[in-house]
Amino acid sequence: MITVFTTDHLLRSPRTELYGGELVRPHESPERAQIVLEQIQSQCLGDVIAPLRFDAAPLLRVHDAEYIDFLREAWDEWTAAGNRGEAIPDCWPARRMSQRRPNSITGKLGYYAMAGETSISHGTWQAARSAADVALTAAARIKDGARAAFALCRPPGHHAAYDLYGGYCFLNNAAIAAQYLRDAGAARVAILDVDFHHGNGTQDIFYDRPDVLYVSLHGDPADAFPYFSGYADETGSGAGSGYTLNLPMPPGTEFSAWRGALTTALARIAEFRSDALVVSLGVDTFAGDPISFFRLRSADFSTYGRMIAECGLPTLFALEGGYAVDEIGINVVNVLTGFEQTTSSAS
Ligand code: OKP
Ligand code: ZN
Repeated sequence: MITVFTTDHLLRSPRTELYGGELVRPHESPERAQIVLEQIQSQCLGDVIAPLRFDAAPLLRVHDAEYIDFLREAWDEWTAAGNRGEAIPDCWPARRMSQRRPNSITGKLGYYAMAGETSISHGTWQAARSAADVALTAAARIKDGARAAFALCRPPGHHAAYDLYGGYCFLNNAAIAAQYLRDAGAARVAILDVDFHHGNGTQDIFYDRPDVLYVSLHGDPADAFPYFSGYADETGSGAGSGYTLNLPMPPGTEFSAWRGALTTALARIAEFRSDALVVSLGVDTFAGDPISFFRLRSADFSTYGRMIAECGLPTLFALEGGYAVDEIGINVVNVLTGFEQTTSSAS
C-alpha cells in the first residue's frame, strides 16, 4: 500500500495544550507521525510519496470560505494584537448569546472553536493545508484505481466541522477526501471512523446528505470528548436521515465488544453499496492510550484491519488520533498490514 507523507507536518508544533487546568506539552505531537513513518519503512509496507499541491477548491467543498480565511490569518492577527502566548479562545457563543462573528481575534477564536485545548501556533495553517493535500493525493490514487492508500495526515481532521476547529483538528482531511471522491464520480462514499473519539466534524459536514454515509465507533459522549456529539440517536437529518450511524461504547470497552460494533458498522456499510471507503484511522482505542478508555491490544489492530478489507472496497486510510507514542507505529501499521494480507489472499 502506498503512503502519502510530507515533513510539512513539522510546522504544526505548538508548545501548549490546555489540559487539566494546565498548559502542557501537546499530546498531538510531531513524534507521532515520525514514528508511524519509521514503522511503515521498517515493515516495508510500500512506497512513501510526497503530496501533490491542490488549490483551495477541494477545501471549500466541505468548509466555509470565511473559516478558511480565519485559519490562514489567525496566527498573524493574534501576534499583531500583542499577545505573547499561543492563540487560545477564552469566550464562546454559548446558549442564548449572539452568533455574530466578532472583529477581535480573541472573539473569532471563540466563534470558530468547538473546544479550547487546541492552541493555534506559527505554522499551524501551513501544516493543516499540507495534511489536506496528503489526503487529496491519497484520494487521487484511489480515483486512479488503487485498492488502498494511506494518508499519513498530521494534524488530524475529524473534529473539524464546516466552520469549527478544535480537538487538535483544523481541516477535515477525511471529509475533504470523501468529497473529492464524490466529485471524481463515486456515487456513494462511506466513512468509517474508528478513532476513539466521535468525529463530530465529519458528522456535521455530511449530516443532511444521503450520498456520504458516516459510521463511527467511539467513547460514549456522556463520558468522553467531544461530549456534545456522538449519541446513538444522532442519525442524520432531512435527506440524510439514516445516513449517520453512531455506536458509542462505555469506559473499559474491550476488543470483544468493540469488534461486535465493528461488525454492525461494516454491515451498514455493505448495505449502503458505496463505491469507496474512507477510514478515519485513530489508534487511541489502544489500552495504553493516555487520554482514552478503550482496551484494545496491538494484535487487535491486525484483526480489525482484516475485517475492514473484507468489505472489498477501494479504501483510503487517513490518520487521526493515537497518543501512546511508543505503540502508535505498531498499531497503525498492524491495521494496514492486516488489511493488505486479506487483500492478497482474496485476489
Ligand atoms: C483528537 B482525536 C480528555 C481531553 C481531550 C481533546 C482530545 C482530542 C482528540 N480529558 N481533549 O480524536 O484523537
Ligand atoms: Zn481520537
